[in-house]
Amino acid sequence: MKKTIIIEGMSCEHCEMHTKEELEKIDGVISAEADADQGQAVVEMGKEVAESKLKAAVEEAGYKYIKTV
Ligand SMILES: [Cu+2]
Repeated sequence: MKKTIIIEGMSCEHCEMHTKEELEKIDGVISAEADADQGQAVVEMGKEVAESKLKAAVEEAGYKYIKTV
């Protein structure tokens, strides 16, 4: 399943990479792609992942988690 996370604060490729790396550390996340221009990340998951874990990963990367849609 795929979920889109709305994120504030990413401004360049490095930001995208930080976010991608943190999201991909989560158990159950197969892959993640972050887009600074759109202010979002799309996460592909193999199982249900708690929203709190997505939020923690975004914050760990250094950006502001807004919501998962
Ligand atoms: Cu950046």
